[in-house]
Parts: sequence; C-alpha cells; structure tokens
Amino acid sequence: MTRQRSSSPATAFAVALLDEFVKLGVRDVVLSPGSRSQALALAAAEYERAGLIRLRVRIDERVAGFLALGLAVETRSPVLVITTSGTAVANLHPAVLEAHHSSVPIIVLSADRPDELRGIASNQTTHQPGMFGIAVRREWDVAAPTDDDAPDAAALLARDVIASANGPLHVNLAFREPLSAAVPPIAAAATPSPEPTTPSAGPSTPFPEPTTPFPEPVEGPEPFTIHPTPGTVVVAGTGAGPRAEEVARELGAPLLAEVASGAHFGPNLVVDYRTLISAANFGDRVERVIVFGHPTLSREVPALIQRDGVATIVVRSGSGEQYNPGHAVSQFVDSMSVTPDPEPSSAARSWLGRWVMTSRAALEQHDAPAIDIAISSELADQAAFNRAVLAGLRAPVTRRALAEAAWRMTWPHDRLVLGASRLIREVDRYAPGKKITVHANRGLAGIDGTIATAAGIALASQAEGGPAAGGVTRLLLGDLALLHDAGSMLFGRGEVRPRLQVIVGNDGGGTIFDSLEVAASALPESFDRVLYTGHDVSLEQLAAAYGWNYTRVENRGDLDSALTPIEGTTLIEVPLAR
Ligand SMILES: Cc1ncc(C[n+]2csc(CCOP(=O)(O)OP(=O)(O)O)c2C)c(N)n1
Ligand SMILES: [Mg+2]
Repeated sequence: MTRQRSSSPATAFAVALLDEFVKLGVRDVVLSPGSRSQALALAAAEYERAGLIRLRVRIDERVAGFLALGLAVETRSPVLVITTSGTAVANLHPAVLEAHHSSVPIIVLSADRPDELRGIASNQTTHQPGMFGIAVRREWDVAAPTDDDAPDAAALLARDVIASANGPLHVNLAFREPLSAAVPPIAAAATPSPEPTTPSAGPSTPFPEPTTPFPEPVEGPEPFTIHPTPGTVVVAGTGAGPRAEEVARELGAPLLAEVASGAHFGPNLVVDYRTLISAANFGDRVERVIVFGHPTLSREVPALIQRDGVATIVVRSGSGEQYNPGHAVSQFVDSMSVTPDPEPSSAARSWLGRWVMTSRAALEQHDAPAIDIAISSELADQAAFNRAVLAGLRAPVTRRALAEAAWRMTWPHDRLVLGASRLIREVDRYAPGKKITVHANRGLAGIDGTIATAAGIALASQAEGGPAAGGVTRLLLGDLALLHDAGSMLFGRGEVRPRLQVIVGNDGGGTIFDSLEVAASALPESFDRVLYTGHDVSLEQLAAAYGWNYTRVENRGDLDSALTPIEGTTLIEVPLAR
C-alpha cells in the first residue's frame, strides 16, 4: 500500500483539532472504524504513535461510548470518542445519557456528510445534529473544512469544546472528499506513550497531568452554613465524595453512605442504614436530612425525605437534574459549611452513638463466629467447631459471601465496579467502611455497558503513572448485565488488556424481579418468560471465544483464591441460587 494523496482539508482539520485537544490536556481517545471519520481516525493513530494520546479501538460504538465513560470517570478528564456517521452515532446514546445524568465529560466527535449530501438519502446519512437531544450539554454542527480555514477553525473549536466539558458534548463534523491524506509527521512526546504497567515493571514515567481536569461542582461564593442539631442525618449517594463524610463528622451526624458514594468510611458510617431508617426511635426521630450525591439504592431514603416533619437540604451535584424525591426537598445549596458545636450535648453524642452502635451490633451479630465452642476445651466442642468451619468452606456461595469477598479483597490501589441489580444492593447492605474507589453507573442504573465502563476504569487506573498502576479492577455484576455487554469482552488485535476481573453472580436470569410484587401476582410462566428471562449460555465458552481466563467458584472456600489478581482479563463465574 503506497501513501498517495498529499492534501485533504479533512486531514488538516483533524490534525489541528487533535493537536489543540492534546495541548488542552486530552489524553484518552476511543474510536470505532468508519470511512467518513477516517481523517480523525488516522490522525489519532499518529498521535498515539507519537506518544501523545492513549488510543483504544472498539468496533462497537456502544462499547466505545461506555469505555470512554469509564476512562473519563477514572481520569476525571474529558475523553474523545470518534465515530463515523449514521447508526454508529446513535449507538453512543446510552453512554451519553449515563454521562449526562452523572456529569461525566465524554466528547463525541461524529463524522457527517457535508451540506450538499444531506437530506437526499445519501448512504449512511441521517440527521445527526440534535441526535442526543437534551442529553448533551452543548453541540456543534461544523461545516466541512476548506483548505484555508482548517487549522485555525479547528483550534478555536477545540478550545470552545473543552471549556464546556462538564458533561457530555456532541461535535458533529462534516467532511468532504477527499476524506483523508497522508498525516504529516507528529513530533513525539517528551515522555513516551504510557500503557498499563505490570506489577513488576520498573520506575514509571509519569504521564503529563492533564491541564484541564473536568470541572468540580461549582462552589458558590458563600457556602451554606449549618449548625449541628440532634435529629440530623447525612445521606451520601453516588458522586457524593469525601465531603459528605467530613460534613457528617463536623455535624456529629450519622452518615448513611451508599457503597459507591465515595464516602463509605469513617467513624460516623451507619452500614445498616436501611434497617434503622425504618426502625422505631431511629428513622422516626429524624428531623433534618442533608443529601450529597445521588442516592438510588434504597426505598428507605426517599421515603424518609418525604416523611412529614423532615426538612431536607440537597447539596447540588453537577449541573443536571437535582435529587428531589416527591418534590419534598426544602432547600438546594451549592456547598455547605458547618459551625461545629464546641461542646456537643449528651443528646447530640447519644444521637450519633445510637445509630453507629446499633448498626455495628446488627452486623456483628450476623458475622459472629461460634466463639463459645471455638475456645472451649471440650473435645466435642472443638470437633463441632471444626465441622462447622469445613461446612462453611464447602457451602455454596451466597450473594452476601460474594459481596463480602469482593469488598474484602479490594484495596485502595484497586478499583471496584458494581453492576446494576441485586449484587450492588448486597454490597451496600453489608460492606464495612473502607476507603476504596468504587464506581457504579447510577446516573440511569442501566444494565448496559457495565463491562466497557469497568474496562475503561481498569485501563485508566492501571496506566503508567496512574493512581493504581499495580492494582486490579474487579467488576461484580449479574448474568444478564454480563450478557447484555458481552461484546465488550472483545479486545481487538493489539489492544491492551488491563488486569480486570469480571465476577458474575450467575442465577440464570434477572432475579431482582423475584423480590417485586409482580412475582406474586403474575402467572409464573409469563413472569419467567418476560421478566426473569432465563438463559443457558455457557459462560466458560463465552470466555474462551473472547480469549479470557475463566474460573468457576463452586464453594465459599474457593472464593478468595479465585479473586486473587492475575494478569489480563478474567471471567469468574459464581453460580448462585435463584
Ligand atoms: C439497559 C437496561 N435494560 C433493562 C433494565 C432493567 N433491569 C434492571 S435489573 C435487570 C435484570 C438484571 O439481571 P442480572 O444482571 O442477572 O442481575 P440479578 O438481578 O439476577 O442479580 C433488568 C433487566 C436496566 N436496568 N437497564
Ligand atoms: Mg441474574
């Protein structure tokens, strides 16, 4: 193959655009193949070769979109996704919606026909501007570049785009033939292109820090000030972050922090919050609720906020919709400061103490080993204890044991990603406080794109100089969520495989529906056919087809060794009772 064409406004524009994005700190680019987008794709390949970007190629745009989402979540920086025209763009919609609801900056660069080829039923041409509706913060429909204006216009556009990147953006780019030319040589980066390291790798070359991290929630000029009073609880949902934990401590308030809130730690944490919200002398004594982030995992929290006599203050997150169950929130504030109580009253101390102690006692009771027989000197007791231990190890894995093992085995240099459905709720119910990075796509709580999101988080966190270069990313999800995103198991030739464990609790279908009222009222056969939606997929063969390691965990004793990290991508199947 010889390189022929020496000039194309499309290529000049694409190179100038990427050049400016790189100058502005963009490091991660995901692309799917196509003809109309070739100038962007070939330019991206050159920038990767020059060590200026990390490029990921995925044939399925839905996968590419969620991969970009995961990369952006982990790096907290804008990520580009390049696609061709037509249905290719529409396949990004699920990831764009999730990014909209959770304020993650993915930047869609879609290629389109120029004006003269639109509206005349040209091949692979639809109406792309406006395709994502309200789900993008801003969009641009850019006319096909001409020779003269290409580089300048591209640089201006890139600056405008990055300045708006506090959520998903759509840049629709028309290109006219010739769709590409040879890309001029790109000067190599001072620091070479970083790829995920192996734990044994030598000293890492830090990748230049992005200059434009995605905007933190806007701090208002005056944070809203509150005073501690008994009867206050702090709720932390997804995206809350460590500020929620701080505020709870400053207030001396119980911290009801969901497991993916970024605030599931600290002395004020109440793990068993769901039970206590509904318990007499706890939830019914609540007068004020402070909410950080987006709570989605319980029915109890929204019910509490809608109770008479409860005043709720929501600390705004992102720039999208704000949490307001039953329209019962009394106040929205941009940020919060606490005027601490110099000498907390005994009522204030006992308010916090009761929540924390009762929650701990409930969990300890559940976890309590048979201490009496374990320390007994009676031979019969000791034998009984040993039998109990053995039986425990041989017992089939329960959801709780699985949730606990995934939590226990995960450390600050690892990442834990939780799919939508039962298992995230299981972790939420029992996980003790621990400062680890947990992510779940709770913007829309879809069961789509979960593997791609986790792969993005794994690739970004394990990149050289990344925060978790030697760690592993564990994804805990249900079987339907896995099958929904099976296409994300495809790593094309030459694509980097991170250390990623996909741990699937396989109960043969969607068992979350078993706990809904409909399970009792619907005809069982209909229920199974249209809600449970059972399957008999061989996950082992699926793993083999995509070149993944595979392990099956039959009993509790094998759980920890199965979750011990190994290189590459591993599917861990854990059969669960329905
Ligand atoms: C894209 C999308 N489609 C449908 C749903 C509705 N939904 C929620 S949970 C669920 C079943 C999940 O089954 P599985 O992943 O096996 O988890 P399990 O409940 O069995 O633990 C479905 C279909 C959704 N959340 N997202
Ligand atoms: Mg299932």
